[in-house]
Amino acid sequence: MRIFSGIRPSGELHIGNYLGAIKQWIELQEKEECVFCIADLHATTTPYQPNQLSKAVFATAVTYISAGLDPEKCILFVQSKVKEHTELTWLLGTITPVGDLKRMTQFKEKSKEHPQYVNAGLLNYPLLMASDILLYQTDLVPVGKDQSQHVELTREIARRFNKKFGETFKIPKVLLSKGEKIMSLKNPTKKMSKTDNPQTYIGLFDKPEAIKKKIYSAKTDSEKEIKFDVKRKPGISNLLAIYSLFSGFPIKEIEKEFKEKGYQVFKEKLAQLLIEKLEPFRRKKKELELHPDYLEKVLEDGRKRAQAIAQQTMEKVRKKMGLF
Ligand code: ATP
Ligand code: LTN
Repeated sequence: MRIFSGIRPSGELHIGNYLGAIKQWIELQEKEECVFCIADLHATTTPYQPNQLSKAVFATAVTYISAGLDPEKCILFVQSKVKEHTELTWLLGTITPVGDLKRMTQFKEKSKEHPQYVNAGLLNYPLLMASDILLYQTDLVPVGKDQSQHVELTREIARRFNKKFGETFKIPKVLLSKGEKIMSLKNPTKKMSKTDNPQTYIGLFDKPEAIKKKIYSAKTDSEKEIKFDVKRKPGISNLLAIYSLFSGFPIKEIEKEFKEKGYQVFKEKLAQLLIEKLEPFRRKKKELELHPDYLEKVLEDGRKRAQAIAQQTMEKVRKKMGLF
Protein backbone atom coordinates (compact mmCIF):
# COMPACT_ATOMS: atom_id res chain seq x y z
CA MET A 1 0.00 0.00 0.00
CA ARG A 2 1.17 3.51 -0.67
CA ILE A 3 0.80 6.18 1.99
CA PHE A 4 1.01 9.94 1.42
CA SER A 5 0.79 12.86 3.81
CA GLY A 6 2.28 16.28 4.47
CA ILE A 7 2.41 19.25 6.82
CA ARG A 8 2.64 22.96 6.03
CA PRO A 9 5.86 24.55 7.35
CA SER A 10 3.87 27.35 8.96
CA GLY A 11 5.25 27.19 12.48
CA GLU A 12 6.74 24.84 15.03
CA LEU A 13 5.03 21.47 15.19
CA HIS A 14 3.07 20.61 18.32
CA ILE A 15 1.76 17.53 20.08
CA GLY A 16 -1.49 17.79 18.06
CA ASN A 17 0.44 17.38 14.80
CA TYR A 18 2.33 14.51 16.39
CA LEU A 19 -0.67 12.63 17.81
CA GLY A 20 -2.93 13.41 14.86
CA ALA A 21 -0.47 12.70 12.08
CA ILE A 22 3.24 11.97 12.61
CA LYS A 23 2.82 9.23 15.21
CA GLN A 24 0.86 7.15 12.68
CA TRP A 25 3.36 7.90 9.94
CA ILE A 26 6.11 6.42 12.09
CA GLU A 27 4.17 3.22 12.55
CA LEU A 28 3.24 3.04 8.85
CA GLN A 29 6.81 3.47 7.57
CA GLU A 30 7.65 0.08 9.09
CA LYS A 31 5.28 -1.83 6.82
CA GLU A 32 4.07 0.31 3.92
CA GLU A 33 5.54 2.40 1.12
CA CYS A 34 5.42 5.91 2.58
CA VAL A 35 5.84 9.32 0.96
CA PHE A 36 5.82 12.44 3.16
CA CYS A 37 6.17 16.01 1.98
CA ILE A 38 6.84 19.39 3.49
CA ALA A 39 3.99 21.40 1.95
CA ASP A 40 5.80 24.71 1.42
CA LEU A 41 3.50 25.84 -1.42
CA HIS A 42 0.53 25.43 0.89
CA ALA A 43 2.31 27.64 3.43
CA THR A 44 2.21 30.59 1.01
CA THR A 45 -1.60 30.71 1.03
CA THR A 46 -1.68 32.43 4.45
CA PRO A 47 0.50 35.40 5.50
CA TYR A 48 4.16 34.34 5.80
CA GLN A 49 7.65 35.83 5.64
CA PRO A 50 9.51 34.96 2.44
CA ASN A 51 12.92 35.26 4.10
CA GLN A 52 11.88 32.77 6.79
CA LEU A 53 10.29 30.11 4.59
CA SER A 54 13.38 28.07 3.75
CA LYS A 55 14.30 28.04 7.45
CA ALA A 56 10.83 26.77 8.27
CA VAL A 57 11.16 24.04 5.64
CA PHE A 58 14.48 23.00 7.16
CA ALA A 59 12.98 23.08 10.68
CA THR A 60 10.08 20.88 9.56
CA ALA A 61 12.49 18.36 8.04
CA VAL A 62 14.43 18.34 11.34
CA THR A 63 11.16 17.79 13.21
CA TYR A 64 10.07 14.91 10.99
CA ILE A 65 13.31 13.04 11.56
CA SER A 66 13.64 13.95 15.25
CA ALA A 67 10.15 12.62 15.90
CA GLY A 68 11.05 9.29 14.32
CA LEU A 69 10.71 9.34 10.54
CA ASP A 70 13.56 7.42 8.99
CA PRO A 71 14.71 8.50 5.48
CA GLU A 72 15.83 4.92 4.90
CA LYS A 73 12.26 3.74 5.35
CA CYS A 74 10.24 6.49 3.66
CA ILE A 75 10.51 9.21 1.04
CA LEU A 76 10.84 12.73 2.49
CA PHE A 77 10.73 15.69 0.12
CA VAL A 78 9.82 19.35 -0.33
CA GLN A 79 6.60 19.91 -2.31
CA SER A 80 7.80 22.88 -4.40
CA LYS A 81 10.79 20.90 -5.68
CA VAL A 82 8.53 18.52 -7.63
CA LYS A 83 6.93 20.74 -10.27
CA GLU A 84 4.38 18.11 -11.24
CA HIS A 85 2.35 19.17 -8.17
CA THR A 86 1.61 22.62 -9.56
CA GLU A 87 0.96 21.33 -13.07
CA LEU A 88 -1.61 18.83 -11.86
CA THR A 89 -3.20 21.48 -9.62
CA TRP A 90 -4.00 23.56 -12.69
CA LEU A 91 -5.49 20.63 -14.55
CA LEU A 92 -7.64 19.44 -11.63
CA GLY A 93 -8.92 23.00 -11.31
CA THR A 94 -10.50 22.69 -14.74
CA ILE A 95 -12.82 19.90 -13.60
CA THR A 96 -13.66 21.19 -10.10
CA PRO A 97 -16.69 23.42 -9.49
CA VAL A 98 -15.82 26.62 -7.61
CA GLY A 99 -18.70 25.86 -5.22
CA ASP A 100 -16.92 22.71 -3.99
CA LEU A 101 -13.89 24.79 -3.02
CA LYS A 102 -15.90 27.57 -1.41
CA ARG A 103 -17.70 25.22 0.94
CA MET A 104 -14.48 23.85 2.51
CA THR A 105 -14.38 24.56 6.26
CA GLN A 106 -10.68 25.43 6.22
CA PHE A 107 -11.22 28.01 3.47
CA LYS A 108 -14.02 29.61 5.44
CA GLU A 109 -12.04 29.63 8.68
CA LYS A 110 -8.80 30.95 7.20
CA SER A 111 -10.73 33.61 5.24
CA LYS A 112 -12.25 34.80 8.49
CA GLU A 113 -8.87 34.73 10.25
CA HIS A 114 -7.11 36.71 7.50
CA PRO A 115 -9.79 38.88 5.81
CA GLN A 116 -7.11 40.89 3.95
CA TYR A 117 -5.59 37.75 2.46
CA VAL A 118 -8.43 35.81 0.86
CA ASN A 119 -6.43 34.91 -2.23
CA ALA A 120 -7.23 32.46 -5.03
CA GLY A 121 -4.43 30.21 -3.73
CA LEU A 122 -6.31 29.80 -0.46
CA LEU A 123 -9.43 28.81 -2.38
CA ASN A 124 -7.42 26.41 -4.55
CA TYR A 125 -5.58 24.91 -1.57
CA PRO A 126 -7.55 21.61 -1.77
CA LEU A 127 -6.63 21.23 -5.47
CA LEU A 128 -2.94 21.33 -4.59
CA MET A 129 -3.54 18.86 -1.79
CA ALA A 130 -5.49 16.58 -4.16
CA SER A 131 -2.56 16.76 -6.60
CA ASP A 132 -0.12 15.82 -3.81
CA ILE A 133 -2.18 12.76 -3.04
CA LEU A 134 -3.20 11.65 -6.55
CA LEU A 135 0.23 12.01 -8.17
CA TYR A 136 1.47 9.16 -6.00
CA GLN A 137 -1.48 6.80 -6.65
CA THR A 138 -2.02 6.85 -2.90
CA ASP A 139 -4.05 4.27 -1.00
CA LEU A 140 -4.16 5.91 2.43
CA VAL A 141 -3.79 9.47 3.72
CA PRO A 142 -3.03 9.64 7.47
CA VAL A 143 -4.15 13.07 8.74
CA GLY A 144 -5.98 14.70 11.64
CA LYS A 145 -9.74 15.11 11.47
CA ASP A 146 -9.59 18.73 10.28
CA GLN A 147 -8.11 17.50 6.97
CA SER A 148 -10.57 14.70 6.25
CA GLN A 149 -12.89 17.02 4.29
CA HIS A 150 -10.01 17.75 1.90
CA VAL A 151 -9.39 14.04 1.41
CA GLU A 152 -13.10 13.52 0.70
CA LEU A 153 -12.93 16.21 -1.97
CA THR A 154 -9.80 14.56 -3.40
CA ARG A 155 -11.77 11.34 -3.79
CA GLU A 156 -14.53 13.17 -5.60
CA ILE A 157 -12.07 14.89 -7.94
CA ALA A 158 -10.33 11.57 -8.71
CA ARG A 159 -13.65 9.88 -9.45
CA ARG A 160 -14.75 12.75 -11.67
CA PHE A 161 -11.44 12.70 -13.58
CA ASN A 162 -11.57 8.93 -14.08
CA LYS A 163 -15.12 9.14 -15.35
CA LYS A 164 -14.42 12.00 -17.74
CA PHE A 165 -11.03 10.94 -19.12
CA GLY A 166 -10.76 7.23 -18.29
CA GLU A 167 -9.22 5.30 -15.39
CA THR A 168 -6.16 7.27 -14.24
CA PHE A 169 -6.10 7.78 -10.47
CA LYS A 170 -6.41 5.44 -7.55
CA ILE A 171 -9.15 6.53 -5.12
CA PRO A 172 -7.45 7.26 -1.77
CA LYS A 173 -8.91 6.77 1.70
CA VAL A 174 -8.41 8.89 4.79
CA LEU A 175 -6.77 7.27 7.82
CA LEU A 176 -7.58 8.93 11.14
CA SER A 177 -5.62 8.25 14.31
CA LYS A 178 -6.78 8.04 17.89
CA GLY A 179 -5.39 11.53 18.45
CA GLU A 180 -7.44 12.92 15.59
CA LYS A 181 -8.28 16.20 17.33
CA ILE A 182 -6.20 17.62 20.17
CA MET A 183 -7.58 20.88 21.51
CA SER A 184 -5.98 24.21 22.38
CA LEU A 185 -4.72 24.44 25.99
CA LYS A 186 -6.31 27.86 26.44
CA ASN A 187 -9.55 27.23 24.59
CA PRO A 188 -10.37 23.52 24.65
CA THR A 189 -13.27 23.86 22.25
CA LYS A 190 -10.87 24.97 19.47
CA LYS A 191 -8.25 22.73 17.87
CA MET A 192 -4.60 23.08 18.84
CA SER A 193 -2.97 25.00 16.00
CA LYS A 194 0.63 25.95 15.22
CA THR A 195 -0.28 29.41 13.96
CA ASP A 196 -1.93 30.19 17.30
CA ASN A 197 -0.21 31.73 20.35
CA PRO A 198 2.56 29.33 21.65
CA GLN A 199 0.89 29.27 25.09
CA THR A 200 -1.98 27.32 23.52
CA TYR A 201 0.15 24.36 22.41
CA ILE A 202 3.03 22.17 23.53
CA GLY A 203 5.75 22.37 20.89
CA LEU A 204 7.58 19.12 20.21
CA PHE A 205 10.83 20.74 21.30
CA ASP A 206 9.51 22.69 24.28
CA LYS A 207 11.87 22.74 27.26
CA PRO A 208 10.76 21.13 30.57
CA GLU A 209 10.07 24.50 32.20
CA ALA A 210 7.85 25.62 29.32
CA ILE A 211 5.94 22.32 29.33
CA LYS A 212 5.25 22.65 33.07
CA LYS A 213 4.13 26.24 32.74
CA LYS A 214 1.79 25.55 29.84
CA ILE A 215 0.22 22.45 31.39
CA TYR A 216 -0.21 24.07 34.81
CA SER A 217 -2.00 27.01 33.24
CA ALA A 218 -4.09 24.91 30.81
CA LYS A 219 -7.76 25.82 31.03
CA THR A 220 -9.89 23.36 32.99
CA ASP A 221 -13.07 24.00 35.04
CA SER A 222 -14.02 24.86 38.59
CA GLU A 223 -14.81 21.29 39.62
CA LYS A 224 -12.43 18.73 41.10
CA GLU A 225 -13.33 15.54 39.34
CA ILE A 226 -10.96 14.06 36.75
CA LYS A 227 -13.43 12.66 34.30
CA PHE A 228 -13.63 12.37 30.52
CA ASP A 229 -16.71 14.32 29.44
CA VAL A 230 -16.04 16.44 26.38
CA LYS A 231 -19.28 18.41 26.53
CA ARG A 232 -19.18 19.33 30.20
CA LYS A 233 -15.40 19.23 30.84
CA PRO A 234 -13.57 19.90 27.54
CA GLY A 235 -10.31 21.02 29.19
CA ILE A 236 -9.80 18.03 31.46
CA SER A 237 -11.00 15.68 28.72
CA ASN A 238 -8.36 17.04 26.35
CA LEU A 239 -5.63 16.61 28.97
CA LEU A 240 -6.84 13.06 29.67
CA ALA A 241 -6.69 12.26 25.95
CA ILE A 242 -3.13 13.61 25.75
CA TYR A 243 -2.14 11.59 28.83
CA SER A 244 -3.66 8.44 27.39
CA LEU A 245 -2.07 8.80 23.95
CA PHE A 246 1.41 9.44 25.33
CA SER A 247 1.28 6.82 28.09
CA GLY A 248 -0.63 4.13 26.22
CA PHE A 249 -3.03 3.69 29.17
CA PRO A 250 -6.77 3.73 28.54
CA ILE A 251 -8.60 6.83 29.77
CA LYS A 252 -10.70 4.79 32.23
CA GLU A 253 -7.56 3.63 34.03
CA ILE A 254 -6.17 7.14 34.22
CA GLU A 255 -9.45 8.41 35.67
CA LYS A 256 -9.22 5.71 38.31
CA GLU A 257 -5.61 6.42 39.15
CA PHE A 258 -6.29 10.13 39.70
CA LYS A 259 -9.65 9.77 41.43
CA GLU A 260 -9.64 11.97 44.55
CA LYS A 261 -6.23 13.42 43.62
CA GLY A 262 -7.28 16.74 42.12
CA TYR A 263 -6.25 18.69 39.05
CA GLN A 264 -2.89 19.87 40.34
CA VAL A 265 -1.46 16.39 40.94
CA PHE A 266 -2.83 15.24 37.59
CA LYS A 267 -1.27 18.19 35.78
CA GLU A 268 2.10 17.60 37.49
CA LYS A 269 2.11 13.98 36.36
CA LEU A 270 1.05 14.92 32.83
CA ALA A 271 3.83 17.52 32.57
CA GLN A 272 6.31 14.91 33.81
CA LEU A 273 5.10 12.40 31.22
CA LEU A 274 5.40 14.92 28.39
CA ILE A 275 8.88 16.00 29.49
CA GLU A 276 9.99 12.39 29.49
CA LYS A 277 8.40 11.51 26.11
CA LEU A 278 9.61 14.62 24.30
CA GLU A 279 13.16 14.56 25.63
CA PRO A 280 14.48 12.21 22.89
CA PHE A 281 13.07 14.59 20.25
CA ARG A 282 15.10 17.49 21.61
CA ARG A 283 18.22 15.35 21.78
CA LYS A 284 17.87 14.17 18.18
CA LYS A 285 17.19 17.72 16.98
CA LYS A 286 20.46 19.00 18.48
CA GLU A 287 22.35 16.25 16.72
CA LEU A 288 20.67 16.88 13.35
CA GLU A 289 21.24 20.61 13.43
CA LEU A 290 24.96 19.95 13.42
CA HIS A 291 24.64 18.24 10.03
CA PRO A 292 22.71 20.47 7.59
CA ASP A 293 24.38 18.73 4.62
CA TYR A 294 22.92 15.41 5.73
CA LEU A 295 19.46 16.94 5.65
CA GLU A 296 19.99 18.46 2.24
CA LYS A 297 21.05 15.10 0.93
CA VAL A 298 17.99 13.40 2.41
CA LEU A 299 15.65 15.93 0.79
CA GLU A 300 17.37 15.82 -2.59
CA ASP A 301 17.33 12.05 -2.58
CA GLY A 302 13.64 12.20 -1.59
CA ARG A 303 12.89 14.64 -4.39
CA LYS A 304 14.39 12.29 -6.99
CA ARG A 305 12.42 9.29 -5.76
CA ALA A 306 9.18 11.27 -5.46
CA GLN A 307 9.57 12.90 -8.86
CA ALA A 308 10.11 9.56 -10.57
CA ILE A 309 6.66 8.47 -9.40
CA ALA A 310 4.99 11.84 -10.05
CA GLN A 311 6.31 11.97 -13.63
CA GLN A 312 4.74 8.64 -14.47
CA THR A 313 1.32 9.82 -13.30
CA MET A 314 1.66 13.16 -15.11
CA GLU A 315 2.45 11.42 -18.37
CA LYS A 316 -0.77 9.44 -18.09
CA VAL A 317 -2.74 12.57 -17.18
CA ARG A 318 -1.39 14.62 -20.11
CA LYS A 319 -2.21 11.84 -22.54
CA LYS A 320 -5.72 11.41 -21.20
CA MET A 321 -6.38 15.14 -21.40
CA GLY A 322 -5.01 15.51 -24.91
CA LEU A 323 -1.91 17.43 -23.88
CA PHE A 324 0.81 15.56 -25.74
P1 ATP B 1 -2.02 25.83 10.92
O1 ATP B 1 -2.17 26.53 12.23
O2 ATP B 1 -0.90 26.29 10.07
O3 ATP B 1 -3.31 25.64 10.17
P2 ATP B 1 -2.02 23.21 12.14
O4 ATP B 1 -1.42 23.24 13.49
O5 ATP B 1 -3.50 23.15 12.04
O6 ATP B 1 -1.46 24.41 11.30
P3 ATP B 1 -1.48 21.55 9.87
O7 ATP B 1 -0.22 21.84 9.14
O8 ATP B 1 -2.75 22.06 9.30
O9 ATP B 1 -1.37 22.02 11.38
O10 ATP B 1 -1.63 20.01 10.09
C1 ATP B 1 -0.63 19.04 9.95
C2 ATP B 1 -1.20 17.69 10.32
O11 ATP B 1 -1.49 17.66 11.71
C3 ATP B 1 -2.52 17.38 9.63
O12 ATP B 1 -2.60 15.99 9.37
C4 ATP B 1 -3.55 17.79 10.62
O13 ATP B 1 -4.77 17.11 10.45
C5 ATP B 1 -2.87 17.39 11.93
N1 ATP B 1 -3.31 18.24 13.03
C6 ATP B 1 -3.20 19.58 13.12
N2 ATP B 1 -3.69 20.04 14.26
C7 ATP B 1 -4.14 18.95 14.94
C8 ATP B 1 -4.78 18.76 16.20
N3 ATP B 1 -5.03 19.79 16.98
N4 ATP B 1 -5.10 17.51 16.57
C9 ATP B 1 -4.84 16.46 15.77
N5 ATP B 1 -4.25 16.56 14.56
C10 ATP B 1 -3.90 17.78 14.15
N1 LTN C 1 -3.29 20.50 4.11
C1 LTN C 1 -2.58 19.64 5.05
C2 LTN C 1 -1.15 19.46 4.69
C3 LTN C 1 -1.02 18.71 3.42
C4 LTN C 1 -1.38 17.36 3.20
C5 LTN C 1 -1.09 17.12 1.83
C6 LTN C 1 -1.88 16.36 4.00
C7 LTN C 1 -0.58 19.20 2.24
N2 LTN C 1 -0.61 18.26 1.29
C8 LTN C 1 -1.36 15.87 1.26
C9 LTN C 1 -2.14 15.11 3.42
C10 LTN C 1 -1.88 14.88 2.07
C11 LTN C 1 -2.67 20.25 6.43
O1 LTN C 1 -2.39 19.57 7.34
N3 LTN C 1 -3.00 21.49 6.60
